Amino acid sequence: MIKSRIKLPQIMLQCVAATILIYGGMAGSNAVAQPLPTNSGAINVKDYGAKGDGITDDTQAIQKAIQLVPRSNSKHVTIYFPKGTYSVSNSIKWLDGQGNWFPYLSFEGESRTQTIIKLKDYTSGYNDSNNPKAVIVTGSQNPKSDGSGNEAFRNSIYDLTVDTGVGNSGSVGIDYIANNKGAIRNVMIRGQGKYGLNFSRAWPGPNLIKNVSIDGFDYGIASLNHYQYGITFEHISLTNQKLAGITNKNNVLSIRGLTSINSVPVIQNTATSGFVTLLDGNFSGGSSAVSAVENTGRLYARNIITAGYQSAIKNKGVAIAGTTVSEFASTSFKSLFSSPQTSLNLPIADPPEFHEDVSQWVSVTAFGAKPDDNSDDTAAIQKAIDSGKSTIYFPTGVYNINSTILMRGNVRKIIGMESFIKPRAGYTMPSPAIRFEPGNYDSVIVERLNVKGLWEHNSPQTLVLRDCAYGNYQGIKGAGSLFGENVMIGKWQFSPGQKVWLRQLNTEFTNATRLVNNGAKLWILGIKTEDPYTVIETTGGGQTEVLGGLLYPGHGNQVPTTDVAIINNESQTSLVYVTAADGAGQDYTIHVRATRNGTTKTLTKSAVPGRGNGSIVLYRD
Ligand SMILES: [Ca+2]
Repeated sequence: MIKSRIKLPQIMLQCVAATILIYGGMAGSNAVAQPLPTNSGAINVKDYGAKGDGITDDTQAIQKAIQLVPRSNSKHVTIYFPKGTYSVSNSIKWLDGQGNWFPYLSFEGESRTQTIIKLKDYTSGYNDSNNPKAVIVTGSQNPKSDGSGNEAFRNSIYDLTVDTGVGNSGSVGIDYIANNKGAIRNVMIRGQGKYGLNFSRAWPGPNLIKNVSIDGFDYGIASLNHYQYGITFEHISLTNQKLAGITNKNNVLSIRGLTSINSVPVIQNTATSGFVTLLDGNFSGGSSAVSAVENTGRLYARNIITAGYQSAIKNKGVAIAGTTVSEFASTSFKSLFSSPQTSLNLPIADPPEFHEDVSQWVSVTAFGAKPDDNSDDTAAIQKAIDSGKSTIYFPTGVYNINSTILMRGNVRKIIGMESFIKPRAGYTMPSPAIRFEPGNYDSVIVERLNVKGLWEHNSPQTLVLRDCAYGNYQGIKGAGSLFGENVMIGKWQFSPGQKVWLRQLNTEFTNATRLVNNGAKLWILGIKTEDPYTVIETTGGGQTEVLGGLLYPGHGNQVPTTDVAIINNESQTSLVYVTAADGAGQDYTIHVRATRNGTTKTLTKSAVPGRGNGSIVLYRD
């Protein structure tokens, strides 16, 4: 194994420290209580008998709410938990009405600190740490018997606390799988059990874990078995773990903004398939007996500050001197031309936030839109957008359009509640489906909206696409900054001068190049792709930085040997990723094709380390 350690100038390290102070905690969190309007389409758990009084056992009521309301791909269900303590005594399982595991479900609390799902102390069945048992267990359709699978679509948990109580040494806060688009956001998990957050069933990701604090447990976060498809973490706080903050065996974890106060290792990456990308870590407490990060697999780390540990990193049993790390790679960067052996280190920004009291929100249904009736809703949606209000919401359902929706005027936030925008049956989608035109505010945030068409960004405003899916994105010349967060969108096209930050990007459903960066600055934390074809082409002097993630080109098929994963055409690219391949011939033969000053070279699979049938790629040109 080739090891390298690169020291960056001290000045850069100081900049890093300042960044951590600002963003290492709960920056950007939805910390205020946020009730939902009564017609949001969400199911109020109290309507199914939950009391939330901290005394009544609400297990059956919550389970009833999950199972009695039919759901499907186009009819997502959000279970809403008003402030209160919901006492439970058994696992809350994400099942359907027939008792089968099923996805398309979200839990949403009114308040991260005041909506609490609490396991009763000393609950039977939760005392065996050899057979850990979770309070919340999400599931997949077409599941294995444990609910796992790779179709756990859009399972999400927002704005609440899970508390596993005392006397439950085998407890797990959340046993989570969500595929392609799914998030745990603004959540606290606390207890004295085995795992706070467990990803050890099959195909736990890809998904996004953001603004999550975990206090207690043997391990805060565990990913112990599966090797696909990666999980992205940002702004995570870990405290008071007994054995380790995070333990990862084979999976791909992409982490930014991790704070830890612990006397045990913060991260243990324990197997050769395990691949951890770690940015902006601040680890205090510590113990002179251990290092903060213990790596026996593959690790890329940048901007890590520790206190109290013997060292920041122990790599394959050897403690590497130093309590801070500017940049460390257990596998060296490759270059095809003369280039620095480091990442591009593009500036990182967090998306803007906008929260407005629910009394100010306006529903598209107030202007005549009718979900799920195959009637045209274009005019009603446009009236809502042009109403002068800033927060527009779509009660959960399918809305039909026959011409482009224009985002403009006072719109600052669209709350989709997992609604879909589609053409009526038998009609084609207008293109673009949505056009963002210059408006009255600096930014527009779109949350939880599924649009089966083109998102056209034709405005200097900053655009935030959060928990959005389907279709393609195009930044027109002059488009403002773009933030994509937990997004499943097929093709992306960025224009000269654009600044783009994507977190937890899942891209599939396209038979062409997924992301075309023409002269933009593109930063990605945690990518996952499926099927062959080129993932990113950077041209026009653009800059592209990929930090963590997993490309899955095979999908059961042979990958054409002519397919190139990444194209760098007279531009700058730095890459940190792995590929997963189920068999021989299911990986890219060519990872990178780069052209500089008219000369073209390729980085082939044979030139990079393997990961089973896949590859590990660290590249810079
Ligand atoms: Ca309609």
